[in-house]
Amino acid sequence: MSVTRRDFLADALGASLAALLPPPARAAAEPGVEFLGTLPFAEEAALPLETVVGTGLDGRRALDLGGLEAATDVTPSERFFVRTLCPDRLTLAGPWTIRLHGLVEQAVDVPLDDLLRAARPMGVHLIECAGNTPRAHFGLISAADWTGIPVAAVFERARVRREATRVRIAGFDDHSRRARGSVPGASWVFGLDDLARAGAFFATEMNGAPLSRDHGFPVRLVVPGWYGCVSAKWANEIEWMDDNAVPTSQMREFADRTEQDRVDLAYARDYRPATVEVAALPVRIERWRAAGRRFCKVVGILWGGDKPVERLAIRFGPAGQWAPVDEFQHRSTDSWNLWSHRWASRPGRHRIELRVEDPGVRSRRLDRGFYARSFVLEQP
Ligand SMILES: Nc1nc2c(c(=O)[nH]1)N[C@H]1C(S)=C(S)[C@@H](COP(=O)(O)O)O[C@H]1N2
Ligand SMILES: [Mo]
Repeated sequence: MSVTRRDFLADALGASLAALLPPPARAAAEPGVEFLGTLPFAEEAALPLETVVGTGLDGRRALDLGGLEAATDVTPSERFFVRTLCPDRLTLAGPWTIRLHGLVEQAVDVPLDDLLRAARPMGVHLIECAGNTPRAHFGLISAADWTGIPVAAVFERARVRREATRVRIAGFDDHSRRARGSVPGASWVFGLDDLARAGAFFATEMNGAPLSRDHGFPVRLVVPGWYGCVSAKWANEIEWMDDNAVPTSQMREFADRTEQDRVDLAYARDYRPATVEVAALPVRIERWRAAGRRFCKVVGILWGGDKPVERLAIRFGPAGQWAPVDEFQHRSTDSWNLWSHRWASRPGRHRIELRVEDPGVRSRRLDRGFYARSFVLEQP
């Protein structure tokens, strides 16, 4: 008995069922089809997954994406990736305030408590670290269901001068130990229009509970669709600026990782929005057998971009043929979308590449091979 495409469609669509069952049990439900296990990705061993590594500004915890079963998955808060642990010098004694200053009539410290009544559900949004590489098994990405205060509800607490066009939003970043890899001082200068367009908010809750310390308690910025580096945790400062604002040290540090055209841009206004272009990544290689024949099923995610794409293609190695991904639908640009593709196994080392074939859609990271992953198949 051969496995039809319909079985695989049913399999992909049976996501809610699949989420409840470990893969072997799921496979047993389909007569004649046997799940053999998963294959590791090659050449990626570095950062252990789902454990905190390093301290302070260098502290990281990467998510294991290999178990993703449904596109609707939000990441449980205790597994949501961490980039920078809660600074040891952060004190939560006394009410948290956000300082509004710069090009305003009068600087004010607004207590977070006064803003909380404007907090509301913000929906599911994914955050990806701009430094999400194979060293971390691409695990510096996660999706959560957020509650937060729209930026406008905070901005209206200041009497902003007419020449203000930009705003610098910063978070607490005082660690007693010097970091090896990163520059302290999380702050980013945004165009006011850009923040409004992105639907930015000050998050106070994640998945229905207050933020954890490491995710920015009591309040952090979230800019949907932008790389995580712009989203200051432990947010405590908003400064209004004009068009002569210069980039922060963090903007300079992240210029190349946020796909700026140059790293020596003189003004904040020269930065293009640090948005995540559409990207796709294999997250697991499944091995199956049906009617005595083995095959692979590659499962992956697609995220980013500002409108749904229609055509995702895959190939195995530079000499391979591009083929449309079997099961793919771009349902959400706010979170990740699961896709899967069946492939007749061939022994050897295989490099999986993906591309989006919609005209006019930018996917520069994807196209550079940033998200390519390899695996080795010993037997057919
Ligand atoms: N105060 C502060 N905020 C910060 C950072 C930081 O180092 N300090 N890192 C940023 C980066 S680079 C990323 S990717 C996100 C990660 O958020 P998370 O740790 O909640 O996943 O936080 C951002 N906010
Ligand atoms: Mo990041």
